[in-house]
Amino acid sequence: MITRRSLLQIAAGSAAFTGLGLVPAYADLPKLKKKDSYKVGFAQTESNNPWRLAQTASMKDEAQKRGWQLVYTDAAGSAAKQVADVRSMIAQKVDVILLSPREEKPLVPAVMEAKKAGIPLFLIDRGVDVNLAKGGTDYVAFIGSDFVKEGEMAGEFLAKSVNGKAKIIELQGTVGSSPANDRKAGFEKAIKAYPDMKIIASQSGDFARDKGRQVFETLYQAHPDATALYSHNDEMTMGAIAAMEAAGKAPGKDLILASIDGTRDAAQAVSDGKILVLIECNPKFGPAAFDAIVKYAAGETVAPRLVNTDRLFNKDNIAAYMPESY
Ligand code: GYE
Repeated sequence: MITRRSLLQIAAGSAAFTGLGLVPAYADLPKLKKKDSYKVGFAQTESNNPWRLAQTASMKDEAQKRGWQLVYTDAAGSAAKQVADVRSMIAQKVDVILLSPREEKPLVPAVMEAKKAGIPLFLIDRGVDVNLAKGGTDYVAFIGSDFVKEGEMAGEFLAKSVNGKAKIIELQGTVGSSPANDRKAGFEKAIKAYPDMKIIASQSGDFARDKGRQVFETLYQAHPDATALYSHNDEMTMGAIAAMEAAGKAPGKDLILASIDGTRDAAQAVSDGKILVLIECNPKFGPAAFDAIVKYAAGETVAPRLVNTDRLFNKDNIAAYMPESY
């Protein structure tokens, strides 16, 4: 039953009311029957880094633990393939779709087609364009991190550590992805208060280690006066560290590094003094995603944005995190 209280919760979370009346947009969403076991589709975006592998493992473990069937696809870094993957899940009549959309715009049609086919869909870890599809209306919910906040945390910590003065090279994530857009915006917001914190070069390394290495190498050759690196994920950071070391520079001394995720390699680099600050982005979505499905099937209100709390790691607290890293 939708109570007045749950209506207010829905409204507070999404402003997703339609028209002028008190009909929540939530009512538009496909329903999910209560069952003991579900056939869940998980549309992964790519598998070229430890973060993605940890995410997939978490989904598989959770499905196995509950005795549910998982239909798993890997788009191998192609938004077009990911759209096709979702279509194939619709054709296979899965009960629910968990989608980790590679980019904000190209996956919108897939979201809309699932809705039209009567299959509830949850966005996992990345979002789609908020002007084109909405949580609580077109898909049930987004479950993931606040990427703007992650960028802000990185920017704020970096600025304080370098006394508000740095020439920064930025390695952006995948062009058109929500974490790349939001991590950039959050970082820029945080350093705005420090007039001598300057981004002198910024380019995408596609969230990948080798691309990050190549892009950093080129940017650093063009800007040898750089004093800091802000990288949107650990894989690109590890690539950049390799490029710095190949150029005879010491990461952590010649350049100060800020990174995001929490992979084992990056955690080790924090402990070795190469990365100054590491902002967590937790990939282990299995429990939260499957709990949300159960809640939704039970008719309980699921907030349209379920946000993970991310921690900040540096030399002082990295040891305790090490066993959790992946
Ligand atoms: O930071 C990165 C991954 O979407 C939050 O994508 C995710 C990001 C994560 O490939 O390593």
